Amino acid sequence: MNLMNPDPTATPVPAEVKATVDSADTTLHNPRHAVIALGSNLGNRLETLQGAVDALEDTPGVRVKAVSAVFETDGVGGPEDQPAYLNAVLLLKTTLPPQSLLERANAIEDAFGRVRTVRWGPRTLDVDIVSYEGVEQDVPELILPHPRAHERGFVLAPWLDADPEAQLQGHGPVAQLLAAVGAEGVRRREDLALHLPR
Ligand code: PH2
Ligand code: MG
Ligand code: MG
Repeated sequence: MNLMNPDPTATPVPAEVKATVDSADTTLHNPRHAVIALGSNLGNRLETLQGAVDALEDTPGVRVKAVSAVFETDGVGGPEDQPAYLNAVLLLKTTLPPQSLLERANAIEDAFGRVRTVRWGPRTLDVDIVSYEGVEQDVPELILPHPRAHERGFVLAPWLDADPEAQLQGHGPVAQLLAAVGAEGVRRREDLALHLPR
């Protein structure tokens, strides 16, 4: 079955069932919108981010709909002298529930040699779920929306680039959040770009 074009003859799912995400399900009937933040500040950063885009697009039940511009950003938190990051944001449509998407994100990080040592320290690849349509949750494995997205220019600037109308659940328009945070330490790299793998 093409996950992005569900069988029109399938039994309709009642609205109240559609509105919740059952983490025991491996797929959802109606694709959900999800926002992913990518970051890298070790190794070939651009190549790593592109590898993450490709790996997400290769995931059954995930379609990468849009890729932001690439931003070079000063490290926030963690060691003082960590190298600058490249950050980008992806807009997805996915039939994977949040927990499955998280597992895939973690597997992609691992595939790019991510070693979890210093909190907020340097990393070859960070793949974070920023928001997932219709889901607000606070469980140890995954808080949604991402609890710090609203205050991070390195997430908000690429997100606004990918979707000028974007809203962060519980916080409002991304354009306003970015205006409040400011774009200090966040530089758009016009010379770098990620592409959709098709
Ligand atoms: N990620 C962090 C901590 N600090 N700073 C920048 N500029 N970009 C990041 O992606 C980043 C960070 C933890 O995930
Ligand atoms: Mg992160
Ligand atoms: Mg992370």
